Amino acid sequence: MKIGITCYPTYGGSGVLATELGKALAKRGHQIHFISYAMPLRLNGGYDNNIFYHEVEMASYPVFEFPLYTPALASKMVEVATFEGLDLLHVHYAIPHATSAYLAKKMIPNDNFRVTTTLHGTDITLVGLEPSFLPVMKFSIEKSDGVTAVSRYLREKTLTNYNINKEIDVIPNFVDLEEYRHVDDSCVRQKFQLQDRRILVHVSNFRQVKRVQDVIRTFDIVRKKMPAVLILVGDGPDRSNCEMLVRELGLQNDVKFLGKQLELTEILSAADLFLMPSQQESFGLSALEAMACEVPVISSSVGGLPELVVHNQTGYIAEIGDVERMGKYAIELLTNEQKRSMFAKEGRKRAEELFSLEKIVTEYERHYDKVMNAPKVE
Ligand code: GMT
Repeated sequence: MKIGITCYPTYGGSGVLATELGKALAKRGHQIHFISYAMPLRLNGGYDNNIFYHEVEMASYPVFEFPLYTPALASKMVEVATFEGLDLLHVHYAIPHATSAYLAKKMIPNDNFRVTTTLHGTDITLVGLEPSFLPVMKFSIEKSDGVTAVSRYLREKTLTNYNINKEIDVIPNFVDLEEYRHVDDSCVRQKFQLQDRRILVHVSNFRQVKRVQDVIRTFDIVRKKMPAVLILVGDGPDRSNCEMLVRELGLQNDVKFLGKQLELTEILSAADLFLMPSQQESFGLSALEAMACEVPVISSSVGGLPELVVHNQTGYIAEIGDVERMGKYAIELLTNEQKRSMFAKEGRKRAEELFSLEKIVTEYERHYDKVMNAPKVE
């Protein structure tokens, strides 16, 4: 098939997932055209057989007080679909991608052209609920020929939030188990001189929903009991507050802020535990990547996290904000190596059984077949 993929190209789970999906589909022989305002990070600025990138040009004009991305994206979608002969446009994150895709579909005079939308999380649970977006969100989802959600939780949330009568296929996120696997961690340990210390890791975009300060408070509890270090990967609006909290707690020598990183396998492989105490999380892709590298996950109980993390098997689940309990769970695993390594192996097994690239990309191909063979939604 010839497939257009639109996503946020920056450092976020939906962009990562969309890019990895495109790369995997290209390897299977599909022709993939990424359409976005910047090259998706995980394309690594490179080129590959069957992968093309089309940048959305944004005209500026003094009358436009705000950038007009939605129509500019729709125009680029029409151009690529027409001249490259796309069969399908797969958009990730509903706002505004599903809206641009609907506009594009209306302009493309091809009865066989279809649009499918993957819902990732805050497009439904946060931004989508804004009164200024809600009607257009509902409309755009309903007018998509196919819709997928990355967890059962997100499907239910979409159906109830928007009161829509639409079939939504649950296709969970996936991980490349070849790339994300436990590797020798000595390089990370040497670099940071961590030979005898336990390592806790958190990866996120440092937005408030991630509750990175709970990660630091949980680590503080652990640090009082044993030599340990916390590695924080990523960047975002909450980082300064987190750095302030680290100073307040006197943890400057034990917390390392690495900022955005593209290569995570070595860092994750060095970790003894991964923390994800989010306020909202429709799936938790970085927790899956940790599991694939054989790292037990301690998470909150929100959203799709219980579909990923199995309590007392691949990690532990606690209520949002309950740092005392998360700290207790962390200490329990860090002082019981047999249990910790059993959880680590179970995490990898779960990733292999339910969330492998091969399995999930095949599910997307089946979804595409279904959408292509169903009547077009006008
Ligand atoms: O909503 C966000 O935080 C951004 C979004 C993204 O673009 O990374 O994350 C969502 O999509 C990811 C990929 O499907 C999921 O793993 C995250 O759980 C989800 N984030 C939230 O629900 C908060």
